[in-house]
Amino acid sequence: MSKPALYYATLSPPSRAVLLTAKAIGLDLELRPINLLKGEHLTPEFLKLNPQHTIPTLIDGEATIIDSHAICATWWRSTDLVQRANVDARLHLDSGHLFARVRFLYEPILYYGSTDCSIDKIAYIQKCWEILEGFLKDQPYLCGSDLTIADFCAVATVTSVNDAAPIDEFKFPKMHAWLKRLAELPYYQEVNGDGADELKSIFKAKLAENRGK
Ligand SMILES: N[C@@H](CCC(=O)N[C@@H](CS)C(=O)NCC(=O)O)C(=O)O
Repeated sequence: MSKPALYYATLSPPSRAVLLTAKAIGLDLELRPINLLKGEHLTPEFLKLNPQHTIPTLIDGEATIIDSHAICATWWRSTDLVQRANVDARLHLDSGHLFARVRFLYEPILYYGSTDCSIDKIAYIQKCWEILEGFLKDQPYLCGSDLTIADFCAVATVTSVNDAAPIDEFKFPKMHAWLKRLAELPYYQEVNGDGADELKSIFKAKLAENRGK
């Protein structure tokens, strides 16, 4: 049987969440890079696969799956219904709050020449740090004592923006400990750290370019 094929970019946080999950479960993927800055996600061929024109997009046999949270959940789900619901809730937190707010800051600057890196947008992202700190108050991972896909999805997003929206170490010690815990995974730097750092550098460079500096 052929390997599942993943359309992805290392710059893309949800793509990195999928790559972290695949690595954690030892799943081999055929990797098909997509350059968003060159608009490769807007070609007629890609739109046929994914009319939502987003990455990651997974092709597994006859199936096409087009959302990182959905992809991760097809590979790694708890049989405990309450635990599953908790993981789902954190995936929605990533999708609906964390990633949505990062996208609101990043996209206009990366793609449309905006210079709007306002304190409001930053503070709106940092509101999420309070939520995450709360979930980590009495447990090492977002859904308890075990690492889950919720941690992978959230960490890929958080580490993509923690330069523009810093995480105060004194206010958010649990988040810092969680980030350190994830960074200790043997595959972390290669699969998430490098891409997150690159995205943050590109964001800074684009913002300076748009501001005419
Ligand atoms: N909820 C989606 C979001 C995916 C997403 O927005 N990916 C961005 C890259 S990080 C993208 O493909 N943007 C291109 C576009 O929306 O046209 C997921 O988790 O897969």
